[in-house]
Amino acid sequence: MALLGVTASATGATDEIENAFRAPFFAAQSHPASGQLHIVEMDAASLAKIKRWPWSRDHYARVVDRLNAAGVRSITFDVDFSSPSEPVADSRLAASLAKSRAVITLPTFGQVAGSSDMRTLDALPIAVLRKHAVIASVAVLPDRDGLVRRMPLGTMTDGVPRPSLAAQIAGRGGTVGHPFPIDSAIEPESIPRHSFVAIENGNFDPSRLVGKDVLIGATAIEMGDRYATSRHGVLPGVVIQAMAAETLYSGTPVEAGSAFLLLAATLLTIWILLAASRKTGLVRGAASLFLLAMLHWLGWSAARMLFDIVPAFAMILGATMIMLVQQFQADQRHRRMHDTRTGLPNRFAFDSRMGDPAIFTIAATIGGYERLETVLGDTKADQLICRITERLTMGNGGESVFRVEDRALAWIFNGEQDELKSTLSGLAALMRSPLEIGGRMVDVQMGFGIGQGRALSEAVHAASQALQKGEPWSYHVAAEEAALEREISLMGELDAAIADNQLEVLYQPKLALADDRITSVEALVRWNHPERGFLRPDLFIPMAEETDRINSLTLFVLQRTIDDNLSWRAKGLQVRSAVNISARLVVSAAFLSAAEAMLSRSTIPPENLIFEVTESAAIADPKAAAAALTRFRDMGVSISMDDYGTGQASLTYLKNLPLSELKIDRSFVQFAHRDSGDAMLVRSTVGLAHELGLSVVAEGVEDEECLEFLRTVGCDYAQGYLIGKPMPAEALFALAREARRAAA
Ligand code: G
Ligand code: G
Ligand code: MN
Repeated sequence: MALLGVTASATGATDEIENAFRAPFFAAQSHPASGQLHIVEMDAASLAKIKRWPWSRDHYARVVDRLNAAGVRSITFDVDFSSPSEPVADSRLAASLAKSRAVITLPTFGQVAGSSDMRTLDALPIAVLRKHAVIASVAVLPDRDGLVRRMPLGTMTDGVPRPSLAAQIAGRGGTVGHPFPIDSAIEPESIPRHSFVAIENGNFDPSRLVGKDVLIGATAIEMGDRYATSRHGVLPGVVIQAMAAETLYSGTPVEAGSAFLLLAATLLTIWILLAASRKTGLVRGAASLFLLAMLHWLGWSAARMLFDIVPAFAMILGATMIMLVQQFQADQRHRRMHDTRTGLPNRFAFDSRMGDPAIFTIAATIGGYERLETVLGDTKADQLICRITERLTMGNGGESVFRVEDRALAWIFNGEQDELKSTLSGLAALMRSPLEIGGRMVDVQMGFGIGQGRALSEAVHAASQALQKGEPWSYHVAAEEAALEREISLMGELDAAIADNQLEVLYQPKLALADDRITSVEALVRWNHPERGFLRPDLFIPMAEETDRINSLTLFVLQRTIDDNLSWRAKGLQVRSAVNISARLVVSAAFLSAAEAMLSRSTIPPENLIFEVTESAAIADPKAAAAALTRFRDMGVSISMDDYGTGQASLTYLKNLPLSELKIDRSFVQFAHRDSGDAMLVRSTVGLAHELGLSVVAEGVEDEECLEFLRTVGCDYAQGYLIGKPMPAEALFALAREARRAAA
């Protein structure tokens, strides 16, 4: 940001703002001139008296004589003497200059040589005059906006370096091309002035001029030579020269740029950004602006250094803004991380400490909290939570306690198992004595639960269980171990279940919409567990996949499907049967050869079989999936893409797979007759699938309206509870025969 400030001020982008700031800065320090410099003005009165213009140089000669007689220190002309006049008058003036004791300075005007020649010419005073005088330049440098704010210390005219009039009067040497700012705090009207004619005629008090510097120039409006200034409006050129000289009496001011104040601002920025609160930050921001203004003022008044303050100000304002945003974000964060009612850190705060070491999480649940809340009222219930938290903190060695639910508090415990027990029994004892809330003794029932590591929900659950069982605390680990145990034993049982015929295959009909017949079915497995009852596939299929039992399970389902299909055929029912093939089985060589063997052993025409493969299987390893599906296809089995729409497969991608059927996932079908987005998806999928030569099955059809919708979009098959739930083979046979009769 500092860099930005420097570049901005260097390129002049902030000039205008800087100038706008300087006007009141100078106004605030307004002061009269020193009195060392007097102006002898060629004013309206003088013009009226000496009628012929240009004036005869006799007049100037007389004024020089008068001023010398009064004992002035120097006489400087802001009058053009670059062309000769009457020789007598010129030599009279030359004689006066020659005998002058006061230093005489005559002006040179830098002039551009011509419209095509940009060199400056030195418009020097004529030779007779300049012999007795010092030459100084009267160039005035208005800014781009036309206002005069600076004056050069010296200028280069026609290759010769010259001091400026002001530098010459004040006796300051100057580097060519180094403008200095004019101190516009000086009140121009306080510079003593004398009318030219008054001096010429001796109508003045000579004692006032002893040792003074005198500047002679035109102030009459008729003479032109006027410039606009930022603070004092339009001033005659001679007055501006006088103010520049006055400025130099008290040292040579320099434009010191922005770097110094920016450096200060950088330090202040850090100070502001480190503020702990919004209020402190704002106070620091304001103090910083004040401090910078003081530095700016001090630089000028003590060292005559005029800094650019705008970049530094901008930096402080920027820093203050950033501080406000930061504070706002910190507030937001605090609000999100804390319970609004008690100010205790909440569940988000607990979660945000994920990286902290945690051996156990302990949760404390308050028994009958809703009742307590009703009896005590909200405010006192909040007080109660705070008092309990204080007690828990006392007994847990100072660990911070989080309010993770209305009724549950939790904290991290990093200690050994036996230490944990003593802490818990200590806490339980501590909680047995009643708490005083608003002059009333409240008994609190509290259960503690322990979770491994950061298992917060488990700890809370265990705490509720402890309350339920009337135990002071309970562990979650035990429950977890038990669940794990059950799962392992279940898998052990699966092998036996296949052998024992505990697995059953149900069939769900697919209705062909063209003729309202049931022409195919989907085989869906069920586990009829002796103790646990009917288990749905989502409970054991994923486990079977993980423990490598999916191959034998699927082969079992396939064999049963083939058998049932053959027995339906024997009874005169021609349907195609679909079997679900898990993603990981699709690419299994063992499954492929086993399935091949099974098919060749059977008399079922392979066209009667469909393998349903989920969309994600094809995505995981497209090449291997395509190769495997081609092998199935070669066996004569049709391939159906299941759960279409839930993965990311596009239809063009599916074009490369040997598919013959697409099953639109039930999440899109179920409300397609009501939801226009779903409807569009179903309609466009049907269209595209048909273009690719695939037939379309809509899954999950539950209402009549949905079925009607599917007919209108030209869907080929409908499957769902409306047509029939998954059912045993005999039930399916009966249903299909009925449908056939109805359609016929
Ligand atoms: O029947 P349904 O209710 O609950 O089936 C749930 C899930 O189990 C469905 O995604 C279905 O594809 C799957 N599923 C059902 N039977 C089998 C099967 O024999 N093998 C495989 N791999 N998945 C099946
Ligand atoms: O993924 P797959 O298509 O194999 O899954 C079929 C699953 O869809 C089975 O769980 C089956 O019970 C379920 N199912 C079939 N028809 C309907 C239906 O109309 N509504 C709902 N909610 N589920 C259905
Ligand atoms: Mn399926």
